[in-house]
Amino acid sequence: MRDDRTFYITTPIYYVNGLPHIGHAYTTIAADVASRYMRLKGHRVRFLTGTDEHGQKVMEKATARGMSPKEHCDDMVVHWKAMWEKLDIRYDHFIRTTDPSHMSAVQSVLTRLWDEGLIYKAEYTGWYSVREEIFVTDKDVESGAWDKADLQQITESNYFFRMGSYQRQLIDAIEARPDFIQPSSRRNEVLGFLRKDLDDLCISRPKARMSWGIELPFDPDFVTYVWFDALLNYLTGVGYPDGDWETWWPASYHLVGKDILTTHSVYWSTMLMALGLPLAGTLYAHGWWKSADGEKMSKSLGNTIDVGLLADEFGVDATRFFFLREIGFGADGTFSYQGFMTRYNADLANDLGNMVHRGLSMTSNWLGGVVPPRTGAGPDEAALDALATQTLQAFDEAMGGLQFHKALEALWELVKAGNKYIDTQAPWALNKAGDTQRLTTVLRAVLEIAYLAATLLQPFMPSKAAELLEKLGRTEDQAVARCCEAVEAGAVTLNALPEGGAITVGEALFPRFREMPERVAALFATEEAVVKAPKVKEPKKKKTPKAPAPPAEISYEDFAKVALKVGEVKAAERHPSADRLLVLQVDIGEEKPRQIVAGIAAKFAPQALIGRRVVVVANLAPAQLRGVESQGMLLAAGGAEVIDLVGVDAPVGEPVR
Ligand code: ME8
Repeated sequence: MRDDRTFYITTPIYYVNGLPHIGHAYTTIAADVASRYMRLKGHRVRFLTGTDEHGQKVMEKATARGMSPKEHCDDMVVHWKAMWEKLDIRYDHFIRTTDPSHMSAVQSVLTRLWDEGLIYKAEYTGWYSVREEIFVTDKDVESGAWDKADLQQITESNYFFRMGSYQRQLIDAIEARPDFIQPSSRRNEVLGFLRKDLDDLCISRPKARMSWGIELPFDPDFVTYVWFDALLNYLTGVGYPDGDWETWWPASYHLVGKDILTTHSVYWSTMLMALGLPLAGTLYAHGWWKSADGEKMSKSLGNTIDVGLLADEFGVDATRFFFLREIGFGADGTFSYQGFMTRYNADLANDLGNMVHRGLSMTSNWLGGVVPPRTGAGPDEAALDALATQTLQAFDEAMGGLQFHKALEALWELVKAGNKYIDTQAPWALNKAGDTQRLTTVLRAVLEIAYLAATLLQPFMPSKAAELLEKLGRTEDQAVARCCEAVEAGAVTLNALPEGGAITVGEALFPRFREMPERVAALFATEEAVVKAPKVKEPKKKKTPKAPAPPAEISYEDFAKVALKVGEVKAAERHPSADRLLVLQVDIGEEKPRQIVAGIAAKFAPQALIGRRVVVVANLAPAQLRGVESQGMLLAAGGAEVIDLVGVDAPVGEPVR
């Protein structure tokens, strides 16, 4: 049975319409590090990842490759698994949605919900491309991937899950548990989304148009639709409904990118409610890795970074370390090769590598290459002991909340203190002066810091940690036992190495990069070109002039100069550098949605605006608002503080007079 020492963590199951890139690697490395740490602490751990193989996108890709969908999936899965092996990902189970056990479990869920009247048949209306004979999601239309002129709205029968009937229950559940959706800003977005009426969820496609799915047990002419199939993997992957799934459910963490938070927090949670099962522990929505030009990296934009290349050139462990150290888990980050190399050289080659190398080589040169006794520890060593305990506590607390960068930051405080300690104690002077007692005490303390670092770094950098442990004459098992003990006690003293144990200096753990590795150099040059490209010049900051008070009277001609149009908000996100502003994509019936920057962030969560009808000033000259172009303006009520947006119930693109 599940208890508080059970830890079940999942990644999204990834689409096999492309190869893994750094975005996928990021989530998967995070889940791997979290699960390795929990294993280290002696918890019973289950780490699930896998592939999402049904649906339109995969079918299209297979067709383009002249393969059957299953052949294509079998081929792709080999690449995904190979990448996880390369990155030292130690999952417990890899689920594929084409696994027969998953497919039959999905069918049994469908049967149950159908029997209970929670699934019904109705007509569905959506965007359809006649030329390509496919349905296009609103998301694809919003992203500009499809031109509305090529699409038409069609209606067909489909099956629906009564998701809407769980709206109140879901809001209550989210409000009752602040830790359910993390980070908390994302929780507010979901609650904002739930202020609008929640629709039922279309879960099927007629086989005649899209056969690559799981057949509905109550209607063989239909297959189930991507999310309904995919989300259930979190249960079927631990043996639902006939296996020992109760050992694991509810999951401790579902890690997802912020792009799929709604599907997890709303679709998945309501599905669980319908099944009468507890919701997951925490849905953790992390941020996006963006390319140097600020775009989200994605398969469809083709701007991804080859994570295999990074691992080949800088090392697997340095790659794992970089992603979790560079940004907070939840924030967006911009990837650059320059940033990668700078981080590598500073943290790994300089701080950690240097401390380790100095400690080992001085011990080897002056103390016969064995761990010296800790005699004569004084106030400086007591201060290091105190810092080590503080580090351990901060590390453990941060890891418990998946704050990987904070955990590493805490550890680096200790590593930096170790380097500073070497500088101030100057063991070379102690050696020269023949002060063996101080010399042994000092070098022992340095080796102990290296040992603690290796112990805590095991989840992040398994191979490098093992290499360092070997240099210190310790095994991984010994380090694990030490870690368990220390975490349990909540304290650590720097005297865990057995006196007299042999150490070895060997090769540098992290050789310094003086220039970009050859295979990365060309990519780096392209990145530099992007970064150095002349930016659109922003006018010098001057105080925004106050808009003059409107005159008492204007002519009709003056009023007629303003083109007002009905628009619909298709996408909304926070401005990258101004808290007050939101960046909206608003469809006003033109070829592409308009990007409008609006000072309404204090009033509206971005998600809450999606689908809202608004009135847009369509012929306002474009302006840069804190570096983001705004191509129009929304009409809103209120003065400095917006009270509400002006909305109308009229078709998109209609003029407002
Ligand atoms: O959405 N930055 O699969 P997917 C950070 N099959 N993370 C990123 C990223 C980026 N630029 N790009 C991708 C699907 N990711 C569904 C999931 S789950 C039941 C079904 C990561 O292949 C991130 O975790 O499009 C994101 O949520 C996921 O890959 C999307 O993977």
